[in-house]
Amino acid sequence: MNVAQILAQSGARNPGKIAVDFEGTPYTYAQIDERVKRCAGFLKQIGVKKGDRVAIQVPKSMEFVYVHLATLALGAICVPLNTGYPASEVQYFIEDSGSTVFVTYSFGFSSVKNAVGSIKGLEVILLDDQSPSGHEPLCDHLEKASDTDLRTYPTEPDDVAVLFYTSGTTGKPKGAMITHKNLISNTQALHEIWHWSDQDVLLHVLPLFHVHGLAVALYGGLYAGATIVMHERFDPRRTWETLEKVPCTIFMGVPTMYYRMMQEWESVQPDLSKMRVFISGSAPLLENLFYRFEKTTGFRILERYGMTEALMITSNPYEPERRIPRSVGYPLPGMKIRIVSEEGEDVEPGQVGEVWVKGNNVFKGYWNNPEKTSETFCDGWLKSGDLGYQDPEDDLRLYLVGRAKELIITGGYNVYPKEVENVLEEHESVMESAVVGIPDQDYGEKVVAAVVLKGDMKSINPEELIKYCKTKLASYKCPKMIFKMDSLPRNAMGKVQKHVLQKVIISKLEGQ
Ligand code: MLC
Repeated sequence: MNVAQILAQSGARNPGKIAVDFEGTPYTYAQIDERVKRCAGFLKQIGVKKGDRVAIQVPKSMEFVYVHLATLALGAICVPLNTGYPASEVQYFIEDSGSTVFVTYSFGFSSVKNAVGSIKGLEVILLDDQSPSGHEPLCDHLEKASDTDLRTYPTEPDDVAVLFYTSGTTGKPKGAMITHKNLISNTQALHEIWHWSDQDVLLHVLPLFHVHGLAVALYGGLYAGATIVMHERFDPRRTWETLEKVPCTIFMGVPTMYYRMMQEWESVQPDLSKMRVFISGSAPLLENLFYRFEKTTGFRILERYGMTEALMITSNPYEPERRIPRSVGYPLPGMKIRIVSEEGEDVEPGQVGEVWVKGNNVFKGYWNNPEKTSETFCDGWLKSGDLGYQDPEDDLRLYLVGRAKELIITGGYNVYPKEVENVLEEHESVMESAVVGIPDQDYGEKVVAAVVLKGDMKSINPEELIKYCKTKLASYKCPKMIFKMDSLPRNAMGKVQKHVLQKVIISKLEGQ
């Protein structure tokens, strides 16, 4: 069982069909297969074997797709990295995963070279230039024919296919081990419930280095034998224009994208008569956005619920009249949920508790981190950290109402405050800090921080601190605003009261 093999088999049903149109250049299923094959040959030649980790940090491109699928086809493990990660984060991901190959591009490599150049045993491969150890640019290799197909797909269902790094509750990000079985069952379940077919045309505007853009959107389209129109970056106006012009049948986005698309609707007013479904996930879709979108476009957005550690968990039904705002629907085929009290007991239907998840899509644990893995599971159930309830009047339909863990979701990216606080507190002028999320129309929530500065360092301004954070963290994790305070609000036990801090910051902003 190997997900790359299953996707290759789907593509082989109609090899001459356009699988991906990347920024106006079409690639058939056969052309993609050919390049994945060559890429696998190259990786094998440089010594990649089953179980090895191959990190990849390249802009959204066809090369990302080839390297990703080729890595999996050899039974190796892909470690996709956000192109926004600064050098220190990239170094951590490569070292923590024990990657032996790092595929990148010359511009990106120039800024991480010092940090990763000294990692022992790491082979750097550049897409567009000769590698430090003298290999030809990978792009050149992909264009040349090779006689033999070295893809052997030597994997078992529970073998790890991808390590997705997720922000950590206690600081450092952790590598979530996603298996071939997880990816295959997730793809097949979504294929069934969202009525994918080879007649579909997906507009793909998401990043490829996360579950949403990779395992939901890309895999969904390739498995269905559909055509995927790929944009390198999301642009709301262009999205509307493309949906009409191509025309497309299916679109997936995070709520920030739908919000920005609404801002551009008036100027385009596209004909959406070929569209079948708009799907949203990775962050809560606000009720007013759901209704505004419906009123404007006539479509009820289909909201689904997932997380990196469990891929997709629930989805609203495909039938538009059964799509309801605020609800994330019902468990997918192969998935089960429970709603559990703080004491670990099932609550009555209708009562709020933590959502626990079990099933084929649930990950294998955190890479090299048995402690965190065992904290995350209880009797085989994954503790999601999300709070919700099931409606007893509607077949136990799931509603999410909040989070048990401190987590900020900004524009579909997860940020744990601790990771940002650790970075702030490493700064010489900061005595202590607290990071919270505050509501934001565009991002849903945005990251803000309060800092107490050391007595002799009070002159540092917030902009300098934000700039400093950007040297240590991807910019989506960095506070958009930093407030200097004399002290942080604490309870009698000395614990920072984040909800009080949130209120203080919101009222400061309202007063501005
Ligand atoms: C970018 N920035 C963000 C941000 N995205 N800041 C906070 N939150 C975000 N989500 C930063 C940029 O780096 C930049 O910083 C500044 O904010 C302005 O950027 P922008 O022009 O607004 O960003 P843009 O490039 O347009 O990106 C917005 C976006 C993007 C919504 C298109 O964030 C995005 O693609 N989000 C999708 C994330 C996703 O795929 N999540 C899935 C996770 S999987 P500066 O400093 O350079 O100015 C998962 C499981 C599941 O959660 O269920 O799906």
